[in-house]
Amino acid sequence: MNASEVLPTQFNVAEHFVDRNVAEGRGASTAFLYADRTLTYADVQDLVNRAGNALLELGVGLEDRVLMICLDAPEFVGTFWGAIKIGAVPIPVNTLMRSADYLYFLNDSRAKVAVVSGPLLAEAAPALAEARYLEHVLIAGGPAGRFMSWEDRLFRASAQLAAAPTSRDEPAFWLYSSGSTGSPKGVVHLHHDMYVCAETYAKQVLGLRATDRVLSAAKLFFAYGLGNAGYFPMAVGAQSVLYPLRPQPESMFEQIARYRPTLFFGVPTLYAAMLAVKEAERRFDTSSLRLCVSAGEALPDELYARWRERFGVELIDGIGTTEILHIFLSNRPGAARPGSSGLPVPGYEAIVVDDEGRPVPPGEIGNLRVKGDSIMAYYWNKHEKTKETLFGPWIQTGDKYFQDKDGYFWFCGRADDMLKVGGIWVSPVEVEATLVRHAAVLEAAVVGKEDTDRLVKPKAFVVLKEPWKAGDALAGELKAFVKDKIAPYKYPRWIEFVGELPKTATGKIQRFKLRA
Ligand code: 3UK
Repeated sequence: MNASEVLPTQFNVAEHFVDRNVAEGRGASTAFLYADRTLTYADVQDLVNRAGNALLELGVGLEDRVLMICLDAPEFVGTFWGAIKIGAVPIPVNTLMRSADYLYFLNDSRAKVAVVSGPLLAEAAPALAEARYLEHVLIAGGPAGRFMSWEDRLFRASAQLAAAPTSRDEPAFWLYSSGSTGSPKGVVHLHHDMYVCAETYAKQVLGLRATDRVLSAAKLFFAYGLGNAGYFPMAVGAQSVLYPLRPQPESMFEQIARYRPTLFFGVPTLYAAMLAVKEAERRFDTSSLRLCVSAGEALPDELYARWRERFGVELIDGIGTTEILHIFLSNRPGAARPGSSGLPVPGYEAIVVDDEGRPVPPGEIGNLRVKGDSIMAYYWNKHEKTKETLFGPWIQTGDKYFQDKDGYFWFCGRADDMLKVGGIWVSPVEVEATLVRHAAVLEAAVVGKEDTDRLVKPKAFVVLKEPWKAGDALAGELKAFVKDKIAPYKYPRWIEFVGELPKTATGKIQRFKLRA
């Protein structure tokens, strides 16, 4: 699909996903269910218009960035679409990050305004105080302290707002993506990108329609969750359940039983944890589900089979990336090839190429390249990384794949050392650098190791300054140390003390030897 053939040159994507629902007569239909509240499509439009006006009053203009440290709550929906509607550029970021990460996002993006959910203020506060270009901070859903209250500003703002006359091809929002080395990259997405994902994957693979109700364990700040629970339902006037807390296996079953969604989105690690809940099929009513989706890391065929057997609903695996915005290879409901990533989503093309970019024959492993019109425009201020990633209309995802005789794509690992843990990126380099900050550690190397569900988790090989101190107590201390210093989900689940690390002649750690 090519957006330039279906969308006018002047196109503001907030009009498409927000205002169109009201214009087409769905103003009174439920859009979001949040705690004990429901927001209709008219309520969403009101919220978005007020948020857009509140940002305008703070001096946010065309192309200005707005950093969002927001839970899955009304402030996310209002700020994201309100910013886009005035032609500004919202940047939702991972709410599991630490203050140093937030400071980087604020300075790298030069955000003028930050919107922060109350419960996240304590962690964000030092970054908000230090950020070089930040002018205003709005706190939503909690005491604002020395900052402004998001609700107060919205209450006073007008509910009338005309969309800025943006181009379909100008930046609409960014998402940050981390790499194995270097700082996170701002992935710049254009106004037409969300439209493309909704018209292709959401409508043609999921068959999403107005009678659906979605629940996503993946949060809105992930590209995955942003589609699932954000713009996919808004594309068709469906309903979305927003859950602001951490997705735990039991609480997810409770949400499913309480809200009765027709579609559920999760990552393999969560499905494995939900399958470990005893008697879940008897204790919780999951009969509302017509389809479940897995993405973020490969879904082992075993999990696919067990989920269908226990809950009587299909779980389809698909691969997406932040750079492509959503899923571009996917299994089809009723025609899955378990263990594979499926076939290209309508509107996308995929090929497997060697290191020179030449297509390889079926069965041979190579680099995955994808073409489709939701691919990012570029990485913000990372020109070299952009050139290594984009090849004309194609993008190289950094994944190793082969295609079988029938055209199905099979994931064979990453081309770099990056790990996907519970669907979220973990850079071994960052974990290693954190471990060596501990006084007892001389050197460390981190690799992925499969757990009993065949899902990858970080494992650290550690060389101690005083090797005789090795033991369970120190291993526990090192895990706690990492959890305390960087985003907690990155901590090594296993620690093995070794006398030395395998290295090349130039001193580079040979992670492949440790993986073996
Ligand atoms: C890996 C998978 C095997 C793969 C995402 C759905 O995960 C998403 O985006 P990220 O930028 O990570 C992208 C990378 O994750 N991966 C994702 N899904 C699968 N590997 N099988 C899968 N099914 O390495 C890929 O390059 O965090 C997922 C929708 C939108 C997304 N952005």
